[in-house]
Amino acid sequence: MSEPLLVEVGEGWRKLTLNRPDKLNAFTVELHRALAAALDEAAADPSCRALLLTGAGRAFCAGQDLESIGTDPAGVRDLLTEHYNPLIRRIRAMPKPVVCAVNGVAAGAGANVALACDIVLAGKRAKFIQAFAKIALVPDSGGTWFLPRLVGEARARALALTGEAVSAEQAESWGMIWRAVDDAALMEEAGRLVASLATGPTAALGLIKQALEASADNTLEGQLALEAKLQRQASEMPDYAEGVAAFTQKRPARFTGQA
Ligand code: LHQ
Repeated sequence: MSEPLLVEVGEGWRKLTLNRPDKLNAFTVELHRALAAALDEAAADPSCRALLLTGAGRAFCAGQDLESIGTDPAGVRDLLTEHYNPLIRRIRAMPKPVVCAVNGVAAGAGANVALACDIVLAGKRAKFIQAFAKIALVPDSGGTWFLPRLVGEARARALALTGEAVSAEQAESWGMIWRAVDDAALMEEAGRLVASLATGPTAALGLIKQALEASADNTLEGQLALEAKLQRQASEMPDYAEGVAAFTQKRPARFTGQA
């Protein structure tokens, strides 16, 4: 049996490919375990400074593998607490950028895993489907948190309640994702982006993620205080001195990414 997750290590980055193409890369426990281990390794490895998540074949991910799950409510609950919720936390807490290249349909938890990533590119054939209501479930994996913040209440409610598909171009125009690109150009564009992020000031990028994460439930006063704290941290890191030196010397910065 082929590996449920492919890991490619590049110069400063890692590409994680969900690899169950016959089942549209639907999640099984094995795939969850492999992805959790790969994300933990990437988080701990200072030589990995950016991540790319994508899917093999014609889909990004069709969410939970409905053939392997059964309808026992305890099973549903355990999958969320043991696998999906930790996956979303891992992505959001990753101290380096996570790019998602949505290469085809992203349905159910597959859509919300994509939305949890920092920068989402999608091929024009991709669709985002909150498929949950179609099987009488509730959007999970952060869907009810991400969607209203990304696209507003009106669209979030309609998408969650109807399970209607959103095209990549519509998703871009709604601000649900960063960019819709031609299918043939998707992996090249995503590869360029992740390689560029991998030469960035990684520790500072991690602080940017922290600030944005906190803003969702912070007051302006709270956020100003947090920014001041994080900015102080950033300014004490060697990449800040390098960034300013590169600017004044009119040359590209050579960031180490270190804190
Ligand atoms: C699949 C799946 C799939 C297994 C396609 N499973 N085989 C969390 C915790 C606990 C419980 C439940 O859920 C969750 C989170 C969730 O993600 S719930 C939502 C689960 N996902 C869905 O409801 C989506 C189900 N899939 C679809 O609606 C369609 O497959 C989409 C719209 C994604 C794509 O449609 P098509 O392009 O027409 O492809 P297809 O339906 O023909 O699928 C191709 C194959 O993939 C097919 O297998 P087969 O052996 O017949 O060729 C499907 O059975 C299989 N597949 N999704 N989730």
